[in-house]
This record gives sequence, C-alpha cells and structure tokens, in this order.
Amino acid sequence: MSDAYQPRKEDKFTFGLWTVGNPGRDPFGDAVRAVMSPAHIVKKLSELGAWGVNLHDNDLVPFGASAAERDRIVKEFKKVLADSGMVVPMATTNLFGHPVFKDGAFTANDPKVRAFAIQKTMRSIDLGVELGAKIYVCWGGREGTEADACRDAREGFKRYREALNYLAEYVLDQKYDIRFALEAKPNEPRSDIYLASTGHMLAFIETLDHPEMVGVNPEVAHEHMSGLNFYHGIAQAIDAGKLFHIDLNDQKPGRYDQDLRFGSESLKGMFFLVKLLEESGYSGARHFDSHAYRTEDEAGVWEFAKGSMRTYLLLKEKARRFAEDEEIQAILAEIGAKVTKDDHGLGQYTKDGAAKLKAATFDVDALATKGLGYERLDQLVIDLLLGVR
Ligand code: GCO
Ligand code: MN
Ligand code: MN
Repeated sequence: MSDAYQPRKEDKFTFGLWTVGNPGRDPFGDAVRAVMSPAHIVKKLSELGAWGVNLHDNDLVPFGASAAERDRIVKEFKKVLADSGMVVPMATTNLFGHPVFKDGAFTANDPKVRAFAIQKTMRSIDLGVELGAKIYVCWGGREGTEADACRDAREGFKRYREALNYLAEYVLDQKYDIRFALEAKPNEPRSDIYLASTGHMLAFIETLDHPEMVGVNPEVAHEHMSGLNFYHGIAQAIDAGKLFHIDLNDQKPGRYDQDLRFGSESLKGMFFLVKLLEESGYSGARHFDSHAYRTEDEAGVWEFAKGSMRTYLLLKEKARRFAEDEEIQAILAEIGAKVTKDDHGLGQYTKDGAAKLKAATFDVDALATKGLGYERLDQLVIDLLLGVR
C-alpha cells in the first residue's frame, strides 16, 4: 500500500473494541472467530496507525464484576494504552445486551429498570472519564417497542429526556469534561426505536435542560437503513453545531443493520461525506463502527480495519483533487457566473424591500429554461472517483 494512504495518529481514526472484536455471531449462526482481548486489539490497532479505541463498559469490565476486579482491569488497560500510545476519546454503555433491558433502559416501564440503567450509565461515565474520554455516546438500542400498546410513545420521550437531564446534572456535579452524543437508529434490535434519525435527535436535544452539552453521533448505516442521505444529515448537524462524533461504516438501503466496511457500498455518498468532514474543519474522531464479514478470520479483521482507514484517506485525497480540478472548478465558476446576481434583498428583511419584492416582475420562462450543466459536473465527479482524472 502506498505511503500516501498510510494512516497517522493525526487522522484521528478510532475503532470500537466491539467492532474489530466482533466474533461474527449473527441471529442465524454462532461465532466464527475467537474473542480477542482488549490488550491485543489496542496493540494491533496502534500498529496499523489508529489513534484510539472506544468502548462500552462491558467491552472492558464484565457485567457484574466486583469493584476490585474493575479497578485491576482498568489499571492494566491504562498501561496497555500508554505503552501503545493509544487514547480512548469516546465511551458508552451497554444498555442492550442484558435481558433486564428487554423493555428498554431509560424508557422501560419498570422504574427500577430505569434506575438501574442510570446507575450503570453513571458508572460507565466514570470509567470513560478515568480513561480520558471527552465524548459519551448514548445509543438507545432497546429504547423502543414491538407492541406500541405497552406505553404512550410520549411517555417514552419524557423518560428519555428525564434520563438525559439527570445524567447532564451528574456530569456537571462531578465537574467532568465530557459531552453527550446521541446516536439514532430506526430499528434493530427493537421493531421500532424511538428518535429514529439524526434529524429527530437534533429536534429532541433542544427540549433538554442542557442542550449545550448534547450533540449527535450519526451513523452511516442507520440513516441508510431509512433510505436517507447521510451527507445531508451531517451537513445539518454541522450547521447546528452538533456534530460531536461520527460512526462510519456502510450499508445497503432498507435492510437490517449490515455494518459494512466504510465506503464499501456507497462510494459517491461517502466521497461527499469525507469532503464535508474535511472542509468543514470537523475536528472530532473518525470512528469506524462496523465489523469484518463473517467469512473472515483474524487476518481478515485487520484487512477490514486497514481498508476502512485507507478508503477514508483515498476519499480525502479525491476531495483535494476535486478542489484543484480545473474543469470541475471552471464549471462551478460558470454556474456561479450564470446565475442572476440580484436576489432582491433576501438576505435581510426590510419592510421596504418586501414591498419592492412583491411588486417586482420576473422573467420566469427565462429562469426556467436555462440548462444548469449538472450532468457534466456529476460525470466529472464519477471520472474522478473512478480514477481517470
Ligand atoms: C449498533 C450501534 C452500536 C452503537 C454502540 C455505541 O447498531 O449496534 O451502532 O454499535 O454505536 O453501541 O453506543
Ligand atoms: Mn449501528
Ligand atoms: Mn453506532
């Protein structure tokens, strides 16, 4: 592989322990790979050029471990991180694996389950902070329903809000330097999950007590499952100042959560995504939340990890070439030159301006019949991506 696409720490690539560590179990079949230790994963990822690892509490500390056992595991893990020069930028909680969460965690009907979920989350935030995490991801995989008769959905949102308000107060009380990033998903494992898209999350955040502490963690696959344009969703999150973290992977539209290697399906969409992340000055982690095909052994897992980072860097290079491509830039300039410059003062409302606009005449036919040249422009993007320019 060429050096130009060799990942470096500055690229801020991260993987979850649960991603490269995924043993390939699915609803129809057993694990196909041995479980790898967190220490082994950290060392390997570091060798490959990753910046850090992220984790759920139970990816590191087994469910139900004693305080002493937890402390021993964390101490050893910190040494592994230090020895391999790796960081933990993000932490999260497993609020979906244990049967106690079958009716949800923050939104479950039983208040004791909700309280247990908050306790588990506070401990998990403590763990994340101890490991240096600045982002806490909240993915409500079990927060949803099969039988909507079980609760008024408004009650689900109310409980979700109460939980996040409680946790924000906890973080403030502890004086922790950590922000929340909410991750949406339309379904799976629940038939329907509350707050199904990044757009739903952005609206919900504004109803919280501390919206300034809360942003989003959009995932490619989750928006593609709903057939949405991920690039547009990310642009909206950036526009709102809410892109705190991102889960990169890939997905064919409208299917179960496939968690495919980043850029392995939607090259053009992922090109515009990487271009946006790079050009917008997004400074957070580029986190890969996906896993190797079930056909792979451990060697295939590392090929998957290398491929994820390589594709990102290839697309980043394509974005640079897009910006420098004379023909593409000439077309964009021409598009800019072709539009009429007069917007009738839309940038700033004035009473006088509005009166003038209401009285103005438009040559609608001339505006409507003008060809815009986007076919040529798009083909140049295809040529660029397919490597002939
Ligand atoms: C999924 C989710 C998870 C979350 C993770 C972090 O579809 O399973 O994407 O991988 O991102 O639990 O909270
Ligand atoms: Mn996912
Ligand atoms: Mn995810």
